Amino acid sequence: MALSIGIVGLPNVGKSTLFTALTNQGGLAANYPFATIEPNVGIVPVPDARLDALAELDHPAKVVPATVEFVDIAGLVAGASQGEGLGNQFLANIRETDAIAEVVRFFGDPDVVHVAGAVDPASDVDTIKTELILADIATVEKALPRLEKEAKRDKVAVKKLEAAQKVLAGLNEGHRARTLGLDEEEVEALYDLHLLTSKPMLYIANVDEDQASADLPEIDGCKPVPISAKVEADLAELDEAEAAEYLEAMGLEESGLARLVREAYRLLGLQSYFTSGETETRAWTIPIGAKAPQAAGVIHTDFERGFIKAETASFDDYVGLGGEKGCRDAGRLRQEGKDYVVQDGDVMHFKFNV
Ligand SMILES: Nc1nc2c(ncn2[C@@H]2O[C@H](COP(=O)(O)OP(=O)(O)OP(=O)(O)O)[C@@H](O)[C@H]2O)c(=O)[nH]1
Ligand SMILES: [Mg+2]
Repeated sequence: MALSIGIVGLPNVGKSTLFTALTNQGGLAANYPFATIEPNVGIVPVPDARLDALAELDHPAKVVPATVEFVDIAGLVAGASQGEGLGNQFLANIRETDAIAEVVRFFGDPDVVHVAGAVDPASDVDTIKTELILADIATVEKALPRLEKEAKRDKVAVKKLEAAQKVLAGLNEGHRARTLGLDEEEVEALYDLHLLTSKPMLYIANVDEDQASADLPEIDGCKPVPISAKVEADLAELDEAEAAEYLEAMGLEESGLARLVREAYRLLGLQSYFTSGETETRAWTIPIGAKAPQAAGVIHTDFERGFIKAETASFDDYVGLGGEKGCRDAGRLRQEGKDYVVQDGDVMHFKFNV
């Protein structure tokens, strides 16, 4: 299951430009607000140099990276929740994403219209925050009559109703659902509502090309990830070697996509482990703290159900000792059981029985 990220922001801030560059496929970028009127969904391979290193050793028939899904929607303007602009109706397209990335305009270019008249990241972030909160208020208010009805005949539904009332009060005071300190039970009770402000959020600062490696100040308590949509668009046109050269010339260590994905993994508490052999070298995404059977379950539920053990090597050992055989000969291939907490970069081979 790919990690999914919904892209939001004011109109004309470069969402579709970035989306197109990241997904390297035909989104619509144009110099006028509301260029995006159809939701765009793109699947992007997660850049991971470790995967290449493994493939170099094992010469598999295919290499399968982890993937991230991006969903690009139309820009939101102040008043979107009251039907202003087109953005609000598209919010439904990002209800089921795992996280929201807000693109904030930092680039100057006077030729590109700014809907609010001037480049002002803090104010833009505030506008979008308000619209997302208003959208959530509408969602909760719409659900309340049903929850009240259900609460009259069902104890579990009472919890849902109380959680909804609590979150509504917080939203009305201008807080995101995520910052209301809801406990696990309340979060669970509200899950069905897919509140936008309950999702983890990251900010993408769409900066001028020369700012792509800038260290930007926090907005709303979060450090924005600087990305130049222009640079990413250029990168999408280049082959691997050219892209590496270009990044170096720009003084960048990696692409904006790589930085963005890493930030999203960190935000969501995710990591990767690998399987590698003749047929396939592949990256799998799991939560930090996942145990071996849960990691196996990402491949197939049978692997989890029938889990016996996992032959495991660290990434460094695997590459340093020349693969599985080398690890086995050096006594570095561990037999891990069902309580093993998988580490980032582990190369694993599951034994199971169903
Ligand atoms: N100079 C400069 N222009 C950019 C950059 N990113 C986007 N643009 C331009 O800004 C305009 C709007 O870009 P889009 O990607 O369509 O913006 P959007 O956020 O998707 O807009 P809506 O879909 O209308 O909400 C286009 O003309 C882009 O070429 C950038 O990093 N630098
Ligand atoms: Mg767009």
